[in-house]
Amino acid sequence: GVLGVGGAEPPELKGDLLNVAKVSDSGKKQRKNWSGMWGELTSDQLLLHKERQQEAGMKAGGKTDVVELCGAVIEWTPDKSSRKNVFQGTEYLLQAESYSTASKWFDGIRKTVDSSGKV
Ligand code: I3S
Repeated sequence: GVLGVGGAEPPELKGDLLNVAKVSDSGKKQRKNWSGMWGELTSDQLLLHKERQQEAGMKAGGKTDVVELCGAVIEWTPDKSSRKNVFQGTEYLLQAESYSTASKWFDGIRKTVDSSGKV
């Protein structure tokens, strides 16, 4: 195949429960409301599944939020919450109890953002 042309493929991650709070919707500030969602990182999107089975593409009644990562920004934002390991994209705050899980997702998302900026 032609996989790998243009450099290393970004990592694809799934299988971790992330705490997620949508803080902005189309530029409109939202009231912070944390909920657990199953993350799945594809080559250009962050999928946030309400139900774990949705990672396998199964219909499970829950919803999936699709976050386009092309042109996104992501940064650690310790001041945005009393929780530890919090980082923020354009619309969502994300958090995991374990630093290794949080940093794995932060690094994966940042690599995806970086690579999707190159056409
Ligand atoms: O930034 P804030 O306002 O301290 O965030 C807290 C609130 O969103 C709170 O909900 P209420 O607005 O209904 O009180 C949440 O329950 C808290 O979890 C938020 O603080 P943390 O530090 O957990 O992000």
